Amino acid sequence: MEGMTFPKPGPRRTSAEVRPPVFRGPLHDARTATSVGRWLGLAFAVCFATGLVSHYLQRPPGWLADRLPGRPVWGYAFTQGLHVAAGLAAIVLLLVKLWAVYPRLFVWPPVRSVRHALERLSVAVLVAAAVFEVFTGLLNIVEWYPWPFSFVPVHFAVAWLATGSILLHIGVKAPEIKDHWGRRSAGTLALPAEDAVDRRSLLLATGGAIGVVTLTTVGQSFTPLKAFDLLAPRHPDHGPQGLPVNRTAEAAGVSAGRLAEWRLEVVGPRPYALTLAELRAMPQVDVRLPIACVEGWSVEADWVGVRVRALLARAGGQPGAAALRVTSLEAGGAYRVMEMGAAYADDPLTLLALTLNGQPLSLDHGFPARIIAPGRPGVLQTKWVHRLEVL
Ligand SMILES: Nc1nc2c(c(=O)[nH]1)N[C@H]1C(S)=C(S)[C@@H](COP(=O)(O)O)O[C@H]1N2
Ligand SMILES: [Mo]
Repeated sequence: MEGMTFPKPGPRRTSAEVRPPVFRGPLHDARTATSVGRWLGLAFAVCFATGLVSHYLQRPPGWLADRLPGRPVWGYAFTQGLHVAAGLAAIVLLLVKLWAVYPRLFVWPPVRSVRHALERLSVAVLVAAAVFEVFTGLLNIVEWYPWPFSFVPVHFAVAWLATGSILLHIGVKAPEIKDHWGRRSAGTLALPAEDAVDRRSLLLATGGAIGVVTLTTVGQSFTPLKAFDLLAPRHPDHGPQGLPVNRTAEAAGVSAGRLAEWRLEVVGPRPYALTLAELRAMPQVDVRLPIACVEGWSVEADWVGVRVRALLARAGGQPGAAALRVTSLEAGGAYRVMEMGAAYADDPLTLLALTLNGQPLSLDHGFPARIIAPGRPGVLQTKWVHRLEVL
């Protein structure tokens, strides 16, 4: 704590003379807060926007369900990779920003007016919400949930709180931000020159740290950089058939016994059922599509299977107008049942896939049949499918 002096307790001091610490360290100032804060604001804005995309792709309101785009096919892989990369960068930026401003925790007197009290309260909410978001996000990408609430709705709700308090903070601090935004404004504020050198070093170190964090993690969603993927929880090559697995067949309660009697049921105006051999005898289509997990890893793969729209049409589904409900053989769990809007169900790239990268699906990748559709979050790429229902 260089530059910070606490009053020394002496024999003649009384409690009335106790004063808060005095901070004289460099860089704990509005200029540093602004320099780091604008990048932090950008990182949070990217997280919020990409988080909204992810949320509404997973739970579209009725009017949106049939309008979501399946192109570009890597769209979700991109927005979700960006969400995680921006969130990891935000951790670095948040730590530097909190370091830059922490002396303000000790301002004296702690409250000067009602306005001042409200301002401090809003900063407390902002810090709590921002720390909560990066912390829960980080633990989610490693699939560790040491809390009693469910991650998705709480992470989503607190994102609104964080965004609202960031906007309020920018509004309250607008005059200071304006004073410190440009290169030139330093002159008018007559900051000491050596301070500028230190600040540049701090910002370079921050940028370097973000570069290292990004380079060693982004390969989990951006395969060309997979050679540098040293720290991410996922690696594109680690998993059966060259694809990671999130939930294994064992974890999902799908066993050889359950599969013995497997038939694909297709429910609609003209319901029918197919054995695996009958499915394999239908026209097969070859597509190359990514699995893009909501936890931020994505890998492209080759899939072969039957077009979902062909299966629905045979059950009497209206071409182009039939939405779909898919049920998995999985015993329970949030992803056992999935719904798909008519546009996705009708997409020529949406398959009930039977093979992955040239081999029959392994049990962990959804044998005997799974959904693969363009531009959708991984949680909706249902494995171990056993029923399709025309809606
Ligand atoms: N039935 C079922 N399907 C599922 C899941 C699941 O838990 N149950 N997990 C989903 C998730 S979160 C992802 S990212 C993809 C991963 O597919 P993979 O394990 O074949 O890579 O499967 C999806 N399909
Ligand atoms: Mo996932």
